[in-house]
Amino acid sequence: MTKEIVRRYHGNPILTKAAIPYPVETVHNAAVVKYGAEYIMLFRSHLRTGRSIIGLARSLDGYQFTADPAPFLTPARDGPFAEYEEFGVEDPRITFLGGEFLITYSAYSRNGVRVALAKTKDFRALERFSLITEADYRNIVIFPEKFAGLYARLDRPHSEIAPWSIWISYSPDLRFWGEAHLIMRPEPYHWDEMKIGPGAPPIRTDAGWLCIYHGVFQTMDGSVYRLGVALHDLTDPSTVIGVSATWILQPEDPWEITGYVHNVVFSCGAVPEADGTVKIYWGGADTVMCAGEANISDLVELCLNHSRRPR
Ligand code: BMA
Repeated sequence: MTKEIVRRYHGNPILTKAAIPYPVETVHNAAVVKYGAEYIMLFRSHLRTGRSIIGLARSLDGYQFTADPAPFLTPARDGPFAEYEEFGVEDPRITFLGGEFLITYSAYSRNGVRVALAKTKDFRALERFSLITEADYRNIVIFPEKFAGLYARLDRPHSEIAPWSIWISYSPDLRFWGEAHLIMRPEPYHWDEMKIGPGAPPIRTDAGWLCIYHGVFQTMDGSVYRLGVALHDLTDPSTVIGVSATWILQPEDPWEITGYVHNVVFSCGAVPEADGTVKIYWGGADTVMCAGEANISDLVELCLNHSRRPR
């Protein structure tokens, strides 16, 4: 038997629509961070309109979450964000940097999908800061440190003529981004050949930045979403040191195989712990939230010693 890289929590799924005190049809693709004594989860939920909102749940152990009575982030009704959030807000990621939590999320509208950045210090007051891409971008993760005075992010622009790949760009102020370039491609005839995108925000390790990403493979029965890991250079995150040739997680539990969109595990958050493990959170079949644990050293080892071509 091969060793389990990600050990699923025995109580999966950890959060479902049945536990949400307002009407939603799904609970998935959540960001999770530690804030004081609590784990805070920002999760995406479909409404019965087919559009999405973002809710908040809290936990003391990282596995048993209780949702707040009301949603955390719903589409803006006025101001500059309203036009771009009309069709919903999706797939948040959270990075703690400079004393505040930076929340990126997909904003959908008749103008396409772009990524918005909001800030909070306490998960109560929320400031919508800036829409930081044009249309056809998703999956932005911001590094929790600056590089030569600049913020850095990974993102995933959509392209009609190239497989969807991971790019990096930089900003002096979180508002204006530039110096963009492609740093990691899908690998042909491989589990992630159709498209890849950033998953959880990067985690600092001694060997480099550990990045959990999603990869998609197209089959006769639709697309399969799995999770992989890549390691980026600590001082130059545009250098990908290694990418695990094998996935670390694929849909296997019934609620990952069947749901709103079948055969999906999709991560927007992971929490590194002091004991060298990392709690990884993923949406199962775009319907429920699941969690598991891995040893950070195992993930790093996959990137260093069992790597596919980064690009
Ligand atoms: C992607 C996004 C994700 C979703 C995944 C599987 O394109 O829409 O939010 O989890 O597809 O449906």
